Amino acid sequence: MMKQFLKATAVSLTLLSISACSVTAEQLSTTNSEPLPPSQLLAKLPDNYNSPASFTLDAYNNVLFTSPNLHNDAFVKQGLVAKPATPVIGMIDANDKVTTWYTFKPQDMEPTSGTVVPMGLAKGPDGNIYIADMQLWAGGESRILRVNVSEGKAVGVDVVAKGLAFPNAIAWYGSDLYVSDTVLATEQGKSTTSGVYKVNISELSAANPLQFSAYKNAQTHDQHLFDTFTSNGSLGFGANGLTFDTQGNMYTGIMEDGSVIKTTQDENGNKLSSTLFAEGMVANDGIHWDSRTQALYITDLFDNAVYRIDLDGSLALLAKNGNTDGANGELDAPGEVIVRGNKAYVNNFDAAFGAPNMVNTTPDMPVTISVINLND
Ligand SMILES: [Ca+2]
Ligand SMILES: [Ca+2]
Ligand SMILES: [Ca+2]
Repeated sequence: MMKQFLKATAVSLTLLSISACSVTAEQLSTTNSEPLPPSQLLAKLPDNYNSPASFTLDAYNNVLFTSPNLHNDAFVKQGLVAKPATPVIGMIDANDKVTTWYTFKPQDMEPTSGTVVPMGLAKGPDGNIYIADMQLWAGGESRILRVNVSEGKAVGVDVVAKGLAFPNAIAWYGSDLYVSDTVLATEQGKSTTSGVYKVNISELSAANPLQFSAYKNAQTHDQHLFDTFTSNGSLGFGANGLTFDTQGNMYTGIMEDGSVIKTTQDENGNKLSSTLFAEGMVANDGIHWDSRTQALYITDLFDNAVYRIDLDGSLALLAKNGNTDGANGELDAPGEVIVRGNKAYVNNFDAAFGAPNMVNTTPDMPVTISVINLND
């Protein structure tokens, strides 16, 4: 799968000239309807970062972000970097200064693949940082990692669960961890089944990691599977972004449908309903709730756009670009957006799948984080 990802990246290069025309048309139509202030450049990241993927806020209101460095091979091949970069977690402090918070160590690597692929991360009620280690493309067994935190510093990594297929986003509500699994089953062009697992913190142990059993079908699956989704099968990517509002409603982005599903549960944590909440994106990625503005913030990875979604499910476009390298703060295949104060920070994942409806055509330097000032 890692090979496929890279091959898709290479294929996208050959599509560059074709896509460039459609991108320009799209840009114009956006500009014509309502001019938006452009997103700004927060940081060009150093060479040990490529493909920044996911955000969370730590206990000190720092923004942490994963960088699985999925563009290692592409960047080495293009001569942009001398050697592959070890996956890292970066930190954006209160003054918007970016530093490296944690560099994964040899003992953190999954034993079969020899690597770690940190995607979604979220702060648990214990103050530790939980991470989805998405091994599907690397050939190992996917895991949930706990980065143990002491006085704001990462002091070690433990494996607390294993066996998911494509763990993507992590979100906490109360003492329960929820993790989206993007592909439980898929038949290209027909349908994709994806889901969200729910695990109590008491089940997450370094001494005895929770072992998820593989999804077989609607009847045979792990008991922790909390919700499942069926989507259109166009990409093979279903449940992706995941967040909770203040009331405890869960929002799951369904990537290939360009939609968000709202799931409610009763006071005992039993699922009540799961309904379409928002739609109209091309292929959305990460979601975060912001309690100050009482809204969700979401990226459209394929359409190179960032939206606010209000509680009535309506989308408000915050930023959108054509095919860019991100050098001036433009969006460059944004993976997630998170709000802190009156700023929305955007991770430019810079993935290119070579799909005709994906604006970004190539991962390129610089590797960037953008910021959007919220005028509210
Ligand atoms: Ca994601
Ligand atoms: Ca770039
Ligand atoms: Ca790019």
